[in-house]
Amino acid sequence: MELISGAIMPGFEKPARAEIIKARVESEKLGPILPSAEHDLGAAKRVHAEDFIDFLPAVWPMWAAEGRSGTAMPFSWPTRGLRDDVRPRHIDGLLGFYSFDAGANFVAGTWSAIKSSYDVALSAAELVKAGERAAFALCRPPGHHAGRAFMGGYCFINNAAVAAQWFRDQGAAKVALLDIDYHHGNGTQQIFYERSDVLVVNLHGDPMVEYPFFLGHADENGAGEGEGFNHNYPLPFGTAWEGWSEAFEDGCAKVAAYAPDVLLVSLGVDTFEKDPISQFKLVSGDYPKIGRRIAKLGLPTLFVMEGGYAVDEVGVNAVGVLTGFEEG
Ligand code: 6XA
Ligand code: ZN
Repeated sequence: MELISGAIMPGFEKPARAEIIKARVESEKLGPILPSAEHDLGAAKRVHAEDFIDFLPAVWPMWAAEGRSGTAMPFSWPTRGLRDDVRPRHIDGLLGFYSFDAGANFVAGTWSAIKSSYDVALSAAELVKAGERAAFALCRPPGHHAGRAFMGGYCFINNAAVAAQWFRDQGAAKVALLDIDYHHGNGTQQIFYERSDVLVVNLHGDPMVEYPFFLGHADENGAGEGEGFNHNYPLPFGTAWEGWSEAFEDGCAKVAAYAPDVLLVSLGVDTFEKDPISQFKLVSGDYPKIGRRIAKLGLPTLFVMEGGYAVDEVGVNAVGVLTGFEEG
């Protein structure tokens, strides 16, 4: 369940999304569908705070210990002027302490889903490291809103950030992360903001009017060592291919100029015209064009699934990027 427009409603980020995308990968005969291998949480703790990662599997047991069922959801946060240096003991306090919104909620199976999603990202990364031109990590839940020590927006572990760091730890000198989800990848930006070894490029709905609101403006270019290695393209409601592709072209040029060893794509297809929670106007025919342009970068590429909630078309659109890439 999620809190949306003043009501607690069934979440848009639901299991059917992954099933539909998988079915489309199969019907398009895109390549072998491989199971993920189990990984320990060491790679997660390279980009997230250890206490945050250790908290995630504890949420549901702590919630249940209060005699509760339903959906575990935060409702109180350490905002400006309050204490964020003292970690509460109660589950309601901890949920607020480790989140930026009420959008990363738990039911009994959530930790298991988070862990699987993480395993999928790392397993796919290993394929690219082993020499595959590309792999697609069909992650669910998504990850790009998860920061160093916070969850939010359906995201718990930042799968793309974990994979980017994993490539670095495996010897890649430079990694680029291109986030084309409709929403700004605030977690990804935060994680790498002061680093020059991971370039982060984000195209998204303008945070003046769109979630996640408090990050993603054009003047956020990185800090310290990371100055010049973060690029945001906030775009207005109603943006269709013409405007989107212009920003995308600029973002791709930034990636090419950086000359990374490997490219990660945070692949959200909530840029689609019929997405129920988004305001861009891409059409299904645009997604293969995106894939073809990414292919032209000529980089080993790991696609990591993020958002996209128009379930009738989520498979066609996500896989459209991949088939476009294969042609390109
Ligand atoms: C606010 C909307 C969450 C958007 C999640 C998403 N409840 N992020 O798709 O990319
Ligand atoms: Zn999104």
